[in-house]
Amino acid sequence: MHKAPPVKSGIVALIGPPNVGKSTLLNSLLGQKISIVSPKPQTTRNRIVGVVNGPEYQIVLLDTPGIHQARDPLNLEMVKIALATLAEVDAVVFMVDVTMPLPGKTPPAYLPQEGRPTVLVINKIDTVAKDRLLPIITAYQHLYPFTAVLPISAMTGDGTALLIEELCRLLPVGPRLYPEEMPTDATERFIVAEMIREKIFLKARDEVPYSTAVTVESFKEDEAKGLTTIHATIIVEKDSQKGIIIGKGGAMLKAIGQAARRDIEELLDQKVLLKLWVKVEKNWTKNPRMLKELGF
Ligand SMILES: Nc1nc2c(ncn2[C@@H]2O[C@H](COP(=O)(O)OP(=O)(O)OP(=O)(O)O)[C@@H](O)[C@H]2O)c(=O)[nH]1
Ligand SMILES: [Mg+2]
Repeated sequence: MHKAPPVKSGIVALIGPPNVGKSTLLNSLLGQKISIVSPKPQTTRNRIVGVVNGPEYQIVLLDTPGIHQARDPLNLEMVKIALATLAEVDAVVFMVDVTMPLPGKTPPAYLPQEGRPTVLVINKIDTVAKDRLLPIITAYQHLYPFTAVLPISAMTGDGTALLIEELCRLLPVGPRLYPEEMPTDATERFIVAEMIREKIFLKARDEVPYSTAVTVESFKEDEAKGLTTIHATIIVEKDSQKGIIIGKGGAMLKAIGQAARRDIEELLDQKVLLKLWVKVEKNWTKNPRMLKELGF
């Protein structure tokens, strides 16, 4: 009788400094957008599950907030989420990018001390000439005993197949942890709120994206009309920020809504009516009660 080959399956943390391309890699491996991406650091604020399936493997990738020197309560929570992820995984992907300064002599204290496979991924190789890579690879090889060092471009997909191969080698044989048709455990409401937040990261400047949170108030699907109506609130910290988000004659809010609606329609595969409100919650990023209410 034909016997199916054993499946390799396990949980892998995707960690590293902000802005190196962790969420871009998650989306690229999934073939769909689950985790939001922007050119600004500290875009991701939560742990985001992406389940990558192949005929003989299932890699449960955990995208995390970028690890940085945090000061205010929101950022401290974000870093805590990233570090806590390390406790529950079979392997770690530590991501850096070629635009960062070369590492010094001391590896980040949060890299596993022993026993846990840790793969270094050097991202954004599409932005440098090939001959610039070798010194970067060597510097990291001297930094820490990485299980493997893989240069990739999350944007073009260059090198990502090798990363999958390497992770399959490292993961244990075992049953799939998630159904194959389930790319994430994030709710549609969460992803919708994130997509709105992403547009604010892309369109607003200075501190405004960092003072913004989004909550989805209601989500109603009219099957007969093939239309989902979504009401969401954009929370800011100050009246002046509310003015910026709304913009001249409401132009900014309209642009945020239009861009988010396009992404949400693709996610839900349905027409969407998106209604946005802007609300001021004074200093919510520093208020433990508000942070808890917003899921931190
Ligand atoms: N050129 C190039 N740009 C990339 C690549 N991967 C990601 N980027 C860009 O780098 C920026 C940051 O990408 P993200 O995926 O949001 O980075 P992140 O590590 O998740 O960032 P945080 O969530 O803030 O920690 C975005 O502008 C991406 O388009 C790549 O392989 N090549
Ligand atoms: Mg991210």
